[in-house]
Parts: sequence; C-alpha cells; structure tokens
Amino acid sequence: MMINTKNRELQTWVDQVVKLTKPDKVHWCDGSQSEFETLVQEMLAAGTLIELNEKTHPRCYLHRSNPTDVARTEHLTFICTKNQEDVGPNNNWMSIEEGNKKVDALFEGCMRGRTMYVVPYCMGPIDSPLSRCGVEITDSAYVVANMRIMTRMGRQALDRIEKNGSFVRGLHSTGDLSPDRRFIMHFPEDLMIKSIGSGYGGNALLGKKCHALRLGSWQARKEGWLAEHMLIVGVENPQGEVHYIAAAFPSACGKTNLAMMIPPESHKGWKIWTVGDDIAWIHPGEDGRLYAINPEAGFFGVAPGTGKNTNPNALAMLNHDTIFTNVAVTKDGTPWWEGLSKPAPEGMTDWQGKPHHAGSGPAAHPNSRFTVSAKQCASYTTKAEEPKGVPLTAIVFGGRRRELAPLVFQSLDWKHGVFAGASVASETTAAATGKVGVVRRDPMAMQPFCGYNFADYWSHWLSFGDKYKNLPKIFHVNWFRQDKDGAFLWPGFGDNLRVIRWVIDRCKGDDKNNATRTAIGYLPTEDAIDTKGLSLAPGAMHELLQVDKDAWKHEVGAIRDYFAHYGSHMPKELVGELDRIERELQG
Ligand code: SAT
Ligand code: MN
Repeated sequence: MMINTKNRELQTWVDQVVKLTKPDKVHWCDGSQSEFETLVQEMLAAGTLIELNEKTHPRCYLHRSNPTDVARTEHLTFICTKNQEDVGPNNNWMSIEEGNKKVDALFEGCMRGRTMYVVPYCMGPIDSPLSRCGVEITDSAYVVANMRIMTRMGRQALDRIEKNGSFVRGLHSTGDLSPDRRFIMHFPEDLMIKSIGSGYGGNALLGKKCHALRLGSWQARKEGWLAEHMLIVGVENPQGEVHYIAAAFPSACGKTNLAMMIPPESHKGWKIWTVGDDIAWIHPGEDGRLYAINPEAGFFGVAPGTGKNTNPNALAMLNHDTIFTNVAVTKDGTPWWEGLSKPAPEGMTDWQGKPHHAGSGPAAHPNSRFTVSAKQCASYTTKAEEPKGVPLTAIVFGGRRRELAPLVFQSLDWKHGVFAGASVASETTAAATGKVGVVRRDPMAMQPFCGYNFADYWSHWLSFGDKYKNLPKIFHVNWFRQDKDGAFLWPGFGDNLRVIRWVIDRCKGDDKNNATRTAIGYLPTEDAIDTKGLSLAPGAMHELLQVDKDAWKHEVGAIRDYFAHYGSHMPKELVGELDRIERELQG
C-alpha cells in the first residue's frame, strides 16, 4: 500500500479501513479549490448535485437527501464506553464490544464500487492551541464538499496532525441509507466515531456534533474546558466598545439569526459581529476570564424562516458558493423555502423533486439547510480567527417555551447560572426526527450532544465557579412566549438586541436600579428594557417579565423529578438551588 502520511497511526488506520470496506479507490483530500471543483463536477454528473441558476446564484448547488434521511436520529445515536454510568441517562449506551460488532458488520465491504475519501480537518483556527484535529474517512463526496466549507480541511490540517500526533478518528459511510442499518456510534475513550447509513448533516459531517460536541465535551472535561452548543457574537455599542456573548439554544431556535443580527433602525451606531452560530469551545484564560473559539469555519443553517426581515445578512451570503440541501427550486432554478417570499411562486419543484402545488404541504423540508463559508457573511469578524479566542462577558441560555419562562432573567451567581442552564426545557423542532412541539428538558441545549453523564457535566461546570475570578455572568432568555391565542408576545429577531443591551448593562453593573431580585433570578424592572418604537400588545411587557408563582412551583417539581434520574451523580449544589427557589416561592 502507498504511504500517504508520516503519522503511522493514521496510515495504519486507513489501511485497516480499506481492508474492511473494500473501496475501488482511495483519495486523500488536500482541501484545494481544484479538488473541490472536481468533486462538484463528479456529483453533477452523478446527479447527486443539481446546479442552480448560475446568473443569480453562481456556484450554488442543490442536494436532495433520501426522504428518510433528513434530520438527526437521536434514537440511533450511541455512546460506547467501559462503564454505562459514565454516559448517564441522557445518552443511549452500548458496550464497546457490541458497538464495534454492530457497525463493523455493516462496514464490511460497504465501499465496493465507491471512492473512499480521507479527510483531515482542524476544528478551530489552524494556529490556535485551543483547536483540535480529526480525520474523517467517508464514501460520500457530498460530505467531503460540506466538510471543506465547515472545517479547515486538507493539507494544513494533516500537517498539524503530523506535528502534534493526536487526532479524532471518524469513519463514515452512507451504507444503503436504510434507517434499519443506521447507527451513529461514539467511542470517547478511543477518540473514535463510526457512523453508517445516513448522509445527513449532524449524522455525517463528523466534525460537527459528533466530534466538536460529543467527543469534544468528553475531551473538555478531561482537559478543563467546555465544549458547548453555543453561538458567539460580539456586540459593539456606539462608543465602539465590544462585548462578546455566547448563547445556547436548541437546534432550530434562531441561533443563526441571533449570530448575524442586524440592529433595528432604532439602534443607530450598534453593530453585531458574528464569531460562530452553533458551537463554542470555551477555555479559561490566565486572567480568570473565559475565552471562546468557534471550531467551525462555515454555517450549516436552517433555510426555512431565513428572509429579508429575519436574517438579511444570511440571505445576502447565500447567493453564491452555497450548497443547499432539501430546499425547493423555482421555475428559474433559484432556491426557495418557506419564509423567503410570499406568496410561494408558481411552478416550483419541491424538496423531493416533485411538482409543488399550493396546499400540498411545505415546498422545502422544514429542516432544509444551507452550507456556506463563514467568510461570506458580512458580519463575520476577523476576531473569529484569533488563536486565543474572544473573552466572554455573558453566557445566555434559552429554550423555546410558549409559557412560563420570562423574556429574560439574570442568575444570582455562577452556581445559580449553572442551575438555570441545567433546567432549560424547550419545545422540540424539525432538526431531529420525532414529534415537533413537545416540551422536553434540554440542559444547556446539549441534550442530544453531551457525550457523558449530564450530572458529571454539571459538576464540571460548577467547578469553574471556585477556580476562576472573572467568569461571565449567566442569563436565561425566551423569545418565544405566546399569548392565549398563540400570538408571540415579543417581536424577536433584531429587537432581541434590546434584551441583549440589558444583559450587557447588568454585566457592567453601573445601574443598580434596572433589576428586581426574585426567587428565579434578577428580572428587568418594567422600563429597564427599551421598547421605544415597538408595537407591543397592551400589557405584553408585564406578562413577559412576571413570575407566575404557582406555575413556577409546578416547574420546580418537574425539575426535581428530572434531576432525580441522575441519582448519586447529581451535584448537591443544584438540588440546593431548587430548595432555595422553592422556599422563596412559598414566601
Ligand atoms: O443537523 S445538525 O446536527 O448538523 C444541526 C443541528 O441540529 O443543530
Ligand atoms: Mn446546532
């Protein structure tokens, strides 16, 4: 066999995989433009990519997934470890032996007639000590093309691996795409991922959720940092002062919109800088502050709902060099999705390639996506390439909740902030298969992504409170409150900056009168959030900023039941927070 790398471990693993999967050809990716163009030509010829209108959307392509393969499949996602207790009740567990046996049988000969691509990649700036590398082996050209946009992929990553040695191994094959033979297996003790039977984003682009979050969280705990499902933005005020905020929301709850927000007309002189829209790797610095990098180099964003009013920055970056997945196409060959324009154009082809008729359901799949380089975003900042990351002023948790959770509150201290993150609940979305709109616990928006026992993860978070002096303040927001008729109480999108301003004011601590202490945390006083120019329903702010004691007592009970699942691993401090809140609600 040919020697392709100086790293013996990598070469041996690739040779083993060749023996197991029996590809026709092996291609080591260098990440070059010409390699990308060749891949695109091959996919166009094979029909797995469709070229969109080259005048309005140069170098934009559409990929249609198998209709049974359009979202993450949490029930087919496993963490395989020596001890089941290590993964906790928040993960599906399998023994290492059984996990390997199950998937290796499916990998046997699965690349016959196909090309096997070896994809070295780096998560984070190539020269950052906070970055980590991986190698994905895949038989999907679509995955390679997406990995080139989403990560620093190719020669430079391989150089780093050859210099540093350690890397995450990810083996992927689309297999036969049957959900019956689909598994996404993680072996954290071995820094190994094996995924078969899906070509979809989070199941197949292994750098993203599998490496950067599931294995990343495991590595982070061992090494003393945090791997989080968070966007990172810089908020610049008219005086030119920039505060960086990391915010965790479940998939398809507006992270990309917030990360690229354009301040509303009323906020002249304010600017939002995009560092990342999905994942943050957060390390303590010598000054006791926390510093975040975005391990990704691109956005894999939800298309539906992306429009002129909701996310003009995203819209502007999507008209060239973009891969679309499962959107609809107009007669003119332009991409289309719900929320782009109204009414829907006539004569479209839907996400499955069928003629679309009004009333026949959505034209684009609700979880259809765009893949685009971060550099195409007008608000992307060069600070995102900074090897030491950006210092965090605030951490914001949130969920999608019709009721209960107020528009915003600040935690009383770090410990209470960890509690606020650990008790997040949210309505499910189309990003994962299963029922949409059901409230479930989604601590730190990490329910599908924390690679180990949540209780141990909360202890890890809590340990920062004792160790570091200048930690960010922690907040909880809910943009999704509705009135009795289902109308949203808060306009959201660009106007969320009004809430973010209060968050920053609280961190600066100059104004002592902009908050009231309640059992659940500090809430803004009624005029502390600037609502000038908004047409809110009468009483909306009052509704958005009150604590309904009976509803919260019920919530405390639900959180207590949830925490009970974690048994002896559960940190006492978080149960203590529950007791305190319960006591204060009685008073
Ligand atoms: O499907 S992905 O996991 O890549 C995106 C998401 O669910 O946040
Ligand atoms: Mn996500």
